[in-house]
Amino acid sequence: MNQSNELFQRARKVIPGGVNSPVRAYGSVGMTPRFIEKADGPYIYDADGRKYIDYIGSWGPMILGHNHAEVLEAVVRKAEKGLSFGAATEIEVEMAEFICEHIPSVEMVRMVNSGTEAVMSAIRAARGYTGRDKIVKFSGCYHGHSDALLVKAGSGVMTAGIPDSAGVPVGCTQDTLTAVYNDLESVKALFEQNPKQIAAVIVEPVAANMGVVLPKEGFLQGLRELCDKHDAVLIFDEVITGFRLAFGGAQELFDVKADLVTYGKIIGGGMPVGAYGGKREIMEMVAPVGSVYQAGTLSGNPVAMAAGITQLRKLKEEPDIYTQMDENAGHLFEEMSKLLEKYEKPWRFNHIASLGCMYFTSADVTNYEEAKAADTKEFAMYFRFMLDHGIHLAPSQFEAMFVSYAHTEETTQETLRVFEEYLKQA
Ligand code: KE4
Repeated sequence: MNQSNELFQRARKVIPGGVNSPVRAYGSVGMTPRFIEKADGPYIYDADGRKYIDYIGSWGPMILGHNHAEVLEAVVRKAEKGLSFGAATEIEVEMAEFICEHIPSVEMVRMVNSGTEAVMSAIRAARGYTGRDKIVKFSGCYHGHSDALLVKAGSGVMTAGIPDSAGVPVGCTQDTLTAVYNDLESVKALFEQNPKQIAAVIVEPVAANMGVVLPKEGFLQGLRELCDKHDAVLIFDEVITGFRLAFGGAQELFDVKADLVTYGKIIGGGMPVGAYGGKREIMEMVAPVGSVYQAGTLSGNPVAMAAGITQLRKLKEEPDIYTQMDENAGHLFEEMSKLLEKYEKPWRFNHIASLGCMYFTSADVTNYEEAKAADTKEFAMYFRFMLDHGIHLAPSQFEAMFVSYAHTEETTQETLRVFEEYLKQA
């Protein structure tokens, strides 16, 4: 592993922590990060030529697998016509029409360049639309790194948001209230204590940034009803779940319509893309037609659109992709759970569709407090063992395993073989 070592030494001299996004530094598992040279299908190859079965998939975008021929071809063809114009293009219209046609809650959509930007913009649109300042998020949910969303979990329901990062003025978080995931009472209390002041509730409909935590029966519908009752905007942050849990994402799977939805990852096919969209009356608040300002040099970039729309069209035209992917993922996750029982490990395994997470805790995980009880040192040993044996997992207990359409019964069997080897020595 000398190439990754050398590259990491070089990187740390010129990039903070040697990475362009913190989780890639393997900080919580105490290892030198693998530098990846190439990828194909379910596999990635590091700078030392080692091959891994990949369960990060660029944190979600690579749902068809890496280096998908049709996506790559679309990118090359579009790039040959020019990389970026800073002007309107037909493919942006095609992307917007596609999303509006296939996502019932979306009447208008704006493309941006990341999930962070999508969420930041959706929050601003909701505030502009309602004329209210406060927002509600949930402990353990991550919505990108915009100031208002980098808040510590408020200790009490009245606690105004306390910045969870240096450099974020308290003024940016004081209007961010924090509720408990899967606890509708905590949301009701916030509405009662902040009457007519809450612009929006934003939620990951399946939380995938505290590991994977599923919404309890009625939770999402309950949020819908509370937002209706209090004239607040319900925002589903589907940056991870969008076009993954089903083609229509969590809105389809749980049959709950959000007022605004944010996307990223899959809609870019691996290129930098985010989007926010929803009710026309809210989206028409956005410049240049409305008074909510938002802009971006590379928003709707034609090459990125080509990657994204090619991937989305394939997902739409071949619904068996979800059937096969979810069956394969379900088989993997169920067999891993059975191995935990076989080796009498009390650990918990949460999973849904092609998302899963094993928690090193013996209690159910239904919210952030319960997720935080997991033994992160045990996780680090698990991660290291799996990586050393060719399985590339997210380097944190509080991330998800992403299974793609390119994963097969063969990759499942190999993963289970390595997992059993780990359990034998754990
Ligand atoms: P980006 O700005 O990273 O494109 O998206 C932010 C974001 C927004 N909403 C949700 C639900 C998200 O999961 C994310 C980003 N996800 C992380 C993975 N947990 C990205 C990985 C990273 O930060 O490097």
